[in-house]
Parts: sequence; C-alpha cells; structure tokens
Amino acid sequence: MAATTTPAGLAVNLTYNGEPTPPTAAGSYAVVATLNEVNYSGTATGTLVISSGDAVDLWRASHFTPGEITAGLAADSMDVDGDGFSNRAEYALGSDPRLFTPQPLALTPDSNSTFTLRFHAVPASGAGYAGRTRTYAVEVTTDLANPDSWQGLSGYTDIDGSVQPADQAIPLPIDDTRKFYRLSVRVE
Ligand SMILES: [Ca+2]
Repeated sequence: MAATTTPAGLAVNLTYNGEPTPPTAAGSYAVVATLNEVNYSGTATGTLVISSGDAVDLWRASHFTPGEITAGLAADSMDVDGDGFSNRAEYALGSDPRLFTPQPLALTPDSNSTFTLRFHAVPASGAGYAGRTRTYAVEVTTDLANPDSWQGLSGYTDIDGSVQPADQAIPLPIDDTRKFYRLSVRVE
C-alpha cells in the first residue's frame, strides 16, 4: 500500500493494526499513515482489506500478467493457447493455459477384444489450489444425445489426485455396443 503526499515525496510511515509490516493474511487492517517530516505533520487513516480471494484468481495471477488479466485473457472462457480447453478447464486439469494440452483421456486398442483408457491423475497443488482436492471420474454412455445417460465407470468414479497421483490405466473389453467415454475432473 502506498500513500500519496502533497507536496509529493514526503516520508510517510505506514502501520497496519499498529504494525509496520504490511500484512499478507486475509483480514481487515486499520492502516495509519503518518507523515514523518520536520516541516509537515498529519495522519491519514484507511482500511486495507485483503480478501481471501477466489482461488482461481491466484491461479490466474500465476499464469498471466496484470495487463493480460485486465485485457480479459485470463477469463474463465478464454483459450489463449488454442488447445480447446478454456482457462477454467485448464485450472481444473492443472494444466498450463499457455501451453498446448493434449486430450487428458486417451484410448489405446490392445487387441481385437480389449482396449485401454488412460489418464494421468495429478494432485491439486500450487497457486490457487490451497486446501483443494482434485478428483477424477471416468464416465460412459451409449447415447451421446442423452446428457443424463452418462454413468460413472465402476471403480473409477472417485480417483483422488493427491493420493493416487499416477497414470491410470483402465483395461476394458471390446463388445458389440458402441460406447463413449469422458473424463470428469473436479477441483473443490
Ligand atoms: Ca487452453
């Protein structure tokens, strides 16, 4: 926090709840600015509020400059690297919104009768993830046209990235029914 003086350039002592060190923890702090010059005196008070903030804002600030944030590049719906994942999705995935992110769920045929679904589970860590957990669920449907038809794949509906941070390989049989799979990622 800076104080402005008239005339400019006067030394000012700032305190926050009586302490000289600017706070970093969330909360409201009484800010007292005291002029510290021989020929001038005066005080001004104000309140500095540091909000706990939206965790996603912290994430945005770790990937975008203030100017880019002001310009809207860090908005939830933006996709600055053109990889098809919005910034909000990149936050959920834990990927870099400035670098191309491959499809997180990969399908590999193993034989005529089996295939493997793979995804990489990562913990929620770093800027914007304090106290949050990332969980994954693989879902399946036979009817893309019916959004209510998605169902969790048994055994893969609650994969916690912080306790199972690994490549997940799911062997599945090939049968006569066409199926669609998707990966659900939650950060909460
Ligand atoms: Ca993107």
